Parts: sequence; C-alpha cells; structure tokens
Amino acid sequence: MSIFRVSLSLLFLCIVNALPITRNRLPDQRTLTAYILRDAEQRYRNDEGHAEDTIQHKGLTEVTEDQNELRCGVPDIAEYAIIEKDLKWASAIITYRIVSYTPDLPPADVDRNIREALKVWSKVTPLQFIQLRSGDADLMIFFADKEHGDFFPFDGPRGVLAHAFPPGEHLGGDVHFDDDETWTVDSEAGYNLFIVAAHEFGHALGLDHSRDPGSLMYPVYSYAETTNFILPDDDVQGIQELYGPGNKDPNPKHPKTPEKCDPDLEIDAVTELRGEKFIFKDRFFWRVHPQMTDAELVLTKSFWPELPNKIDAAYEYPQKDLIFIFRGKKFWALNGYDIIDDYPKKLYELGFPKTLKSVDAAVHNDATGKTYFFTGEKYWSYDEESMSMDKGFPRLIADDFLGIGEKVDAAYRRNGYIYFFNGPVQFEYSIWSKKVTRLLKTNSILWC
Ligand SMILES: [Ca+2]
Ligand SMILES: [Ca+2]
Ligand SMILES: [Ca+2]
Ligand SMILES: [Zn+2]
Ligand SMILES: [Zn+2]
Repeated sequence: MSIFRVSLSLLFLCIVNALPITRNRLPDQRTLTAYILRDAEQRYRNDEGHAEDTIQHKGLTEVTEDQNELRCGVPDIAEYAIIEKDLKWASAIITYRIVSYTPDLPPADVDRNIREALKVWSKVTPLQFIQLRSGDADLMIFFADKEHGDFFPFDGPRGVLAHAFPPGEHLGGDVHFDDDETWTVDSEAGYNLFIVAAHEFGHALGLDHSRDPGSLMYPVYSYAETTNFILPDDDVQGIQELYGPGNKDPNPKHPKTPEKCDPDLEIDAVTELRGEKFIFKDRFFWRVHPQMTDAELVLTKSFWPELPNKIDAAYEYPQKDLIFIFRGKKFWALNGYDIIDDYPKKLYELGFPKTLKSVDAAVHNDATGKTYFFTGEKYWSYDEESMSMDKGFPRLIADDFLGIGEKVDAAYRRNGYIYFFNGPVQFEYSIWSKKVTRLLKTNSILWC
C-alpha cells in the first residue's frame, strides 16, 4: 500500500448572520489515511460586499466530532505540525515545473510569484529550487478546473482554492490551483497567487496546517502584505524541524504571534464592541467575550481586510453602534464588519492640529458624551454631540488623571472606571472619585 498518510483538514459551514459578530469556527484537523491534502478554507465576502464568513464544507465529508474540542483549544497539539516525521524530500535540491498557466495573469507574473513563494521556504532552509521547462520535476505545478486527472476534481469558484500533495514520488509534491478562481498578484480582490502558492508549497515540503493564526500554514486564507513578506516564526520552526536552518536567512526576525500570558505583555489598543473586548496587538486582536475566559486570537485583516496591519487606538461609541480605529493620521468608523462610507478620514477633521501624526489611545465616556484622546503626555476632549474638540485642550494627563503615569498605550471604559494601559501595567481609574483604585497586570485583561 503506497498510500500517503496525511492529515486532512476539513471545512465547516459557518454563516455569519446577526451581529454581534459570530465567531469563526476553527477548521478541524484530524489525521486519517488519505491521498491528498485539500485546501478549501477561506473567508470571503458575499455579492453585496458585506462580509460573510462562509467556510464551505466540500469534498471529503469525514466525521468531525472533535470540532468543538478544537475550538476550545486542545492543549497538547503543537502550534505547527508536520505531516509525518519521514515525509520529506531526501535531497536539498528540488526541481519544479510550471506545466500550465492561468488566463488571469501574464505567464511572467506567474513565474515570478511561484519563484518568490518557493523562496519563502528556501531562505530559511538548505533547500534549493530549480525550475525545469520540460520533463518530470519533483513539484509539478498547474492550473486546472473541475476534474483534472487526480480524482480530486475542483469545485468551481470559491470553496477549494488549491491543493498539494506531500513529498513523495509521482504526484508527491505536486501543486494544483483551481482555475475557476480569480488569481491576482497585487490586490485584495480574488486570491493572491503568492500567498496561496507559498502555503501550498509548505504542504508540498511536508508541513501540515498550523493552529497558530499568525502562521502561513494556518488553514484560513487571508490577504497579507506580499512585498517584503517575511515568513512567520511558527512556520520557520516547522520547516526547520524537517530540513534544518540553512545559512542564508536574510531576515532572521520572523514575526512571532503574541502570547497572551506573557508577563511583559504590552498592547496597542483596546475597545469594547457590543459587550466584547477587542485587544489589539501587532497584526492581531484578541476577542474576549464576557462569558468566556478564553481569548480568541484573530488576524485583524481577516476580520477587516481594509484596515492597516497595526493600529494605534480604538474606541466604541455605543450610541451610534460604531467603533473608531486609528492609525497614523487616518481613522476608520466601523459598524460590525462594515466600514462606513467616506472613511478613512484624517485626524484634523476631528479638530486636531494638522501637525499631529498619531494618537496613542482613545476612550469614550458615556456619562459625559466626551471622547478623550491621548497623545504623548497630553490629552484632548472631543464632544461627540457637537462633533467638535472642547476648548482649553490639550491638557496634561498628569494634571487631570492623577497616578496613571505620563503616557497611555490603550484605554477603555467600563462601569464607571477607565482602564489605562501603560506598558505591562494597567490602572483602574474611578471616573467619579478621580483616583486610581487598582493596579493590575496588563495581561489580566486576557484572564492570565
Ligand atoms: Ca511530483
Ligand atoms: Ca474552487
Ligand atoms: Ca496605542
Ligand atoms: Zn493548506
Ligand atoms: Zn489536483
């Protein structure tokens, strides 16, 4: 029996209906004997342009009794996973051939993106990829639709984007792209060939899906910055377990996914959203539901593709069911998944001086209708009703909020308190008594 033993990831139906935003189900991962790895996981928007998290359940319909377990996190599952210890290429020199092209892109663009996607892996290993123009290569790459000769027909637009075979003879290492998808190289429309190819090549080299939402091998497609793409740390650990590190890594700083219980955890921004807390850190946010003690980590771009990777500040204005997100001189208003028309706007449209480059934190006080913006050692008061900055501002933080230090990383309000974050410390500040009432670790917001 020369059947590949691989793990197979399956997809689940997950329709977002009424907001508050429902949570995505994590794709299932279970090991079984099968012939192929399938990728059929994605998030996409419906035809009206509203975000709809739809993960289609296609193809092999294995029983998925353990999906709930996975959603809550199975503690002993490794962050990254390899298909099987011995399932890897024996030689460090691996050949590839692009057998057919897509009509969506000029062949030169396909060549370049495939080459770049392979480079993602060769940069961090001793592997070398050599392109063949004819004959048999280890990695045979092609675009095809529907039935295409391997008993795993593609499914038309969406659903399955591509699939790859783990290392081995013949079909082993081969990567097929569904040509019923719209392939792009530089935009958020359609599917980015570089991102999908880099992910598939991970499989073709022996990696399974990872549970780390920051990793390339996470089974949910999300658009990422493709120029200067740097492979996340989790994927580097995975591939180096198979092939070792190599000696030519031009960029040894691979982004790590933040750990919520890091005692030195600092955060970028925090806001409430319909009763949940959203805690932003680097490319991610944690989502904390009041009834749940487990924080879910999500890539910001997988939720709001239009937002920048990292944000400065955020606040909720519950009267209008909006949250505002700030980055540099720009800010966005969001209603659930949707960005309000006419945004992003510029900071000065709120009444800030044009020279102000960014804000550090923002928090809205329901009781007064004011929103406070913190910038360096000063703060501003904005009146939401009259939509204007209050006179007499900015003022010094130290003069009006005694005991919270001279800068604010992030802030949110709850039950008459404002919680100010400054490095690894948070201050519980009573709005009425104008005093710090408790000192907490920043990570305690994540139940650590
Ligand atoms: Ca092959
Ligand atoms: Ca498809
Ligand atoms: Ca901040
Ligand atoms: Zn995959
Ligand atoms: Zn195929």
